[in-house]
Amino acid sequence: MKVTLRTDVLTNNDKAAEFNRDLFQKMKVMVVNLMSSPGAGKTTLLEETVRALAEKYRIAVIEGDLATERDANRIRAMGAKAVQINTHGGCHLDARMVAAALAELDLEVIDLLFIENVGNLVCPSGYDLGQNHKVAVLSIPEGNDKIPKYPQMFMRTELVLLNKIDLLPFLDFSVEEARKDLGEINPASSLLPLSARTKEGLDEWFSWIEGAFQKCLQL
Ligand SMILES: Nc1nc2c(ncn2[C@@H]2O[C@H](COP(=O)(O)OP(=O)(O)OP(=O)(O)O)[C@@H](O)[C@H]2O)c(=O)[nH]1
Ligand SMILES: [Mg+2]
Repeated sequence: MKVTLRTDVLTNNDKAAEFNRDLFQKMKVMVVNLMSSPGAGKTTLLEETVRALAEKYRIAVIEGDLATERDANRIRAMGAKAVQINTHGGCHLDARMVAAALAELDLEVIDLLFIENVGNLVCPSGYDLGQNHKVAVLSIPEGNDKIPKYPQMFMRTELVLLNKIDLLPFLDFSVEEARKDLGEINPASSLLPLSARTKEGLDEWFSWIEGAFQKCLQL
């Protein structure tokens, strides 16, 4: 299906987000906007997600970075379709960029679309991309203070993937403290500790995806 963009979609983020959301719903594509600091492990998690789920779901990824095609190439190397957006200095993706990238994807043959936002704990949280779900990744080396210090990100996400738990023996991060801080800022959100490196906890992430996909089919 060819995506044609109207003028208002190109000039207004909320209009563009609405356009994307309608399209995703019509095409029964479940879309996750994945956000985190640089290096928290978004692409590694997506590589492992493609590795584990590619036989069950048709997966595509939109990658957002200031520069390079590196993350899209990592996803392509796993066998999934990936479109790279370069923001050339911009600190977040917006719905217009996503709408333009959709022209390179055939949504008719996609079940799950992951949008890896630009690595940044501030700007990405303020922009609706038309996604079904906003998910944050926080990693153990970033420290316990990130949830209270960057509340907007964690207020607006429904799931926090706490990545790199394989490093817990070497760093003074408290999972319980993170859970308590998240509960205070956003009681509706869940914290899921995992490691994209050792694969511990990944099955729970995959179950969450399965549930979200089933919910999306019922919309
Ligand atoms: N120890 C450990 N390292 C990890 C884990 N997940 C990712 N890494 C490493 O963390 C580094 C950054 O991972 P990426 O997946 O590139 O992080 P990202 O969030 O996509 O980074 P940007 O796209 O730059 O924002 C890489 O060296 C990964 O190998 C993990 O669970 N444990
Ligand atoms: Mg990345």
